[in-house]
Amino acid sequence: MNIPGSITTLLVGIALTIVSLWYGQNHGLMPVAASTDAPLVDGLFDIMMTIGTGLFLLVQGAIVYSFFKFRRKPGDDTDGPYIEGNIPLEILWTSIPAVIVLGIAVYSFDIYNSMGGLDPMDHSVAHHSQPSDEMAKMPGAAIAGTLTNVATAAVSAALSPTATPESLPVANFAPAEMTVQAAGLQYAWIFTYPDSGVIAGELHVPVGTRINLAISANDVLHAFWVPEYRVKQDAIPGTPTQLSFTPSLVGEYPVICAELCGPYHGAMKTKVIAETPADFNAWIASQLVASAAGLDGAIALTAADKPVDQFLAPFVDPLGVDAATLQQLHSAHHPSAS
Ligand SMILES: [Cu+2]
Repeated sequence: MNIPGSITTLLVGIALTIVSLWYGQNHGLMPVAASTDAPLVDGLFDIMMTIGTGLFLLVQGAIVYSFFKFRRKPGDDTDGPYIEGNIPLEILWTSIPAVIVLGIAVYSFDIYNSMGGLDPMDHSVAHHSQPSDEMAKMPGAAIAGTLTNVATAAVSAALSPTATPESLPVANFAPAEMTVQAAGLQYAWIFTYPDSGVIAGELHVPVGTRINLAISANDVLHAFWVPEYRVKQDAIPGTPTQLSFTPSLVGEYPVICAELCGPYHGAMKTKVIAETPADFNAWIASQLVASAAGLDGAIALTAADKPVDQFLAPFVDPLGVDAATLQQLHSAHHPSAS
């Protein structure tokens, strides 16, 4: 092995490390992280991006360097030197990737597990309120713990906004956990909500609530994917599947079918609408009003024609909310209606 000038090599190595670390944190490739699971996935992605950037620069740098350094001199028609193998070098370039791959395997398995991947309906691990403690209990925690220092900081930062919804009015339909049925069919998703039985083509979710999707497929394979939540699950005819996530940001995000399911697969899109628990309740209430009124054009029903208390009065009792709360919820949802 002939390693060139030690100072130059050291400087190049330091520069390469700094550039890789910077790019790993600043690649800007991910959409907004809108669930509590997203920072976990992003932490893994950032580390892989850091390693990938370092390897890319190292390999491409060596190639470009060799273009110029070992370029054939004019008039030099001799053969190159005959070199056969280099055992220490081969051991080195086998063991370094092996360690990297093993580290990523342990780390990604930890994340998969803490997102509930091994058992999506087991909520004891689903909330990861203290990610570092949970990880410490698991085998391989020493390696993963080192790798996840960066990710853990990001998780703590991202988890703090989810504390706020608890101070909002407690909602009938926004419990700590909620199971929504999600049926995929050519070419739409149909969501059925618990208790209320409301059925909709868009997924409304209260922020800060652990959502369990009970996923089914009516015809062919589909897949439920929300890039902003960093979660994806197949919908398989005859085999129920599950997916858990906790929305952490109010907003609308695309739901994309991620399994080629027919000629209009590309059009199989809807939205997940993450709302405050109060807005979520108001939406459920509005859907109940619409269906109870027996109107076919449920969505087209507008509250504008009637005062809010009249409009929602018949449904105050079944919902167990008093008129004042309802008035308040509705005003918050639709400031213009009151
Ligand atoms: Cu589909």
